[in-house]
Amino acid sequence: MKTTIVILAIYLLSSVLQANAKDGYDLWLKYSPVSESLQKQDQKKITGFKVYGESPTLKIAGNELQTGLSAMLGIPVTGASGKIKDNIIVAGKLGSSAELKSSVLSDQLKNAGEEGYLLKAMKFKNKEIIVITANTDIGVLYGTYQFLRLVQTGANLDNLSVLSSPKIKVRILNHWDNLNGSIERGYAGQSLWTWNDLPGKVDPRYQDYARANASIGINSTVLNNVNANPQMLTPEYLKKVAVLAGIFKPYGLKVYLSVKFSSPMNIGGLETADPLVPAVREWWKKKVAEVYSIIPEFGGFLVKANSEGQPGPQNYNRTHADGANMLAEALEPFGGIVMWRAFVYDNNVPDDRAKQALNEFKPLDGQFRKNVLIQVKNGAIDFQPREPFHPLFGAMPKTPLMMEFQITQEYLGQSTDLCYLAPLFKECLESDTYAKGKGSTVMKVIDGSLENHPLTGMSGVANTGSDRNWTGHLFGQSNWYAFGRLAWNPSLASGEIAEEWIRLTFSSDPAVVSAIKKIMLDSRENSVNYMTPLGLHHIMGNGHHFGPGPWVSRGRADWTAIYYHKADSIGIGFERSLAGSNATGQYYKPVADKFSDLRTCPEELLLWFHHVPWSYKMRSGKSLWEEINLHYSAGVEGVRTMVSEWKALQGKIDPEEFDHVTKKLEKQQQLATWWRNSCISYFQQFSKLPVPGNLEKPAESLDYYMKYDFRGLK
Ligand code: BDP
Repeated sequence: MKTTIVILAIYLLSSVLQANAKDGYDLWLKYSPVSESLQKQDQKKITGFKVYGESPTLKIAGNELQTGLSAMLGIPVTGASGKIKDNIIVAGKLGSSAELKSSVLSDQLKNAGEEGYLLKAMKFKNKEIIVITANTDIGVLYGTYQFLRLVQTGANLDNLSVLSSPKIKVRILNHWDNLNGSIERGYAGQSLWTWNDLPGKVDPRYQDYARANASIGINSTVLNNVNANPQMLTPEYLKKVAVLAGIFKPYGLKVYLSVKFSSPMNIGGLETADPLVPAVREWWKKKVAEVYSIIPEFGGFLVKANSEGQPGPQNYNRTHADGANMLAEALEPFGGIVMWRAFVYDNNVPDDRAKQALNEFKPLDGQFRKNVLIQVKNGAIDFQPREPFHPLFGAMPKTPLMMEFQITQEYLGQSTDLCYLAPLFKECLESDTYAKGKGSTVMKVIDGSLENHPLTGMSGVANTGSDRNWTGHLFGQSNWYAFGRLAWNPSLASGEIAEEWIRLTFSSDPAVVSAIKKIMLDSRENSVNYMTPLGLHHIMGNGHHFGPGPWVSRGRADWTAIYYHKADSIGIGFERSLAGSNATGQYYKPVADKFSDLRTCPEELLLWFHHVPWSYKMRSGKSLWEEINLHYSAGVEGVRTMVSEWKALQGKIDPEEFDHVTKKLEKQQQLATWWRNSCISYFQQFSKLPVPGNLEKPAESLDYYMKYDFRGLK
């Protein structure tokens, strides 16, 4: 009796604390009480739980079941002891208890691999139980999070039967975090890793970070910036990394590091980093052995080489394969991998930057060692609001290619804008490369199924930082969430993920769910419209990449805006057909033909592939100039709608969260308007045409927009 009271008191206190904690820290793991009717229903189904087996990972699973179920169901749900009872949850590895031995379970789990799980409502000795089982402890933990998600989102637990395993092996965040605490393209405060305090002082947040990732199936993380500091590989830093790796381990989260190619010179005292020089190879072998002696659970290296001034094998007239293979050879005995980035561009400005990665990498197909993944950004330029899929996907059949998405919104309004990225990710994943005929989607390239590659990966440049709510904008959390869910299963739909996230984050009130879902699903297209409609790209502010900058013309040509939009008195756009750079020729037929022919090129990518006259008649019958105007206006209008749809939710959302998002959205509206006014007034100099019809006209001069003080919008 006494213990029940104590447990109840603790539970009530913790649920009160939880209910008050609306600062975003809890992410999608709030475990808010479900509706009363659901509570009544689920309380009958879930009276306790049993976790079989002992390990730090299973302990976490038990704790999550206890706190999660108690908070959501409004009754203390505790570990059951003694004989099996009706309506309990049984969690553990396959075969770890009598309940978990049935052949039905083992049959189903056969194809679940090392990380998959099975959730199943079944009868055991005439008792109704729900089983969470897997081939490994981490599988049990992933299953536990999925089960809790089902409870939180109000799923019917009768006849529960869910078998799930990840489609992608390495599901990895890339932190562009510097050792001094700053984050390249980070908009949510400082780095989560307080290097100066480590290894002695450990921030409890490290564990919460690992937990958040595990809850959505992310199993790997690169801790430091691709523009890597060689100090990272010194024993001093490796010892710090080891502490993080130890904390992450029970959550199934492996640690990787970005390395600078010239490290043997920077910290090893060698005179060269030439990958074919034996002393250099030896240095890497010793370094890798040292890394594993300090961090036994280490995953491998991420490398940015010969790109944006970073050193690489080409400095020694060697190829990317020479460089990657040297590292792969050193990592291979330990089971480590190399993720070698294809985001390369020369110091000499090429005729078309979009073509460079394929030109450099395709000839190397088949030359990489088995533990090398080539990491390719979703598009060939750089995380633009909309890009066609990267032509490298499908072009290197003998090499496993992994995806690099950007979760941090470098080009998408940073932490000012609400822009739900799942539609962007999906657009790329579902693009058909036609590499092996129809149906050769990017998704099949990266999940390995097109060419039977066992090693697969999807990375996302992280949007996390020291801000209390992790991602700056509360809705930034949905992008971290969506990335994790899609890396586990790229077939999930954007709307499905959005809905799940809304229910976990805000509430399951149907009015709230449908309104926020609409806002989220509209948001990316709105951003494309007010930033870079119809295939425009790379016309953002110089350096910081925030706000419009179609006028940017100074500096390295392929860092300017005019290099990309090429606006002149005749028209606008980058001619990439045979008549221009012939970047379209890098795609397989019929994609190449579709893109290169003005009449068949999708209008949403028109100016990516073609220089089009202002008067060109679009499919709507309107001129290109009119359509550009309509799109910019639609973008601004779309944001206005988002603002009013959000404001209508007042009273239905926690006030703190409501105010936070409202303020952000109001800034976004100003930012969108600034984008439209700037781009329209800038392009108007070339088109010499008026803003059509009764569309809103830029109120100020181009000069005003060029000098606009946007700091308040950040
Ligand atoms: C660009 C970023 C730059 C990164 C680079 C990269 O502006 O900060 O270092 O990509 O991916 O998007 O290496």
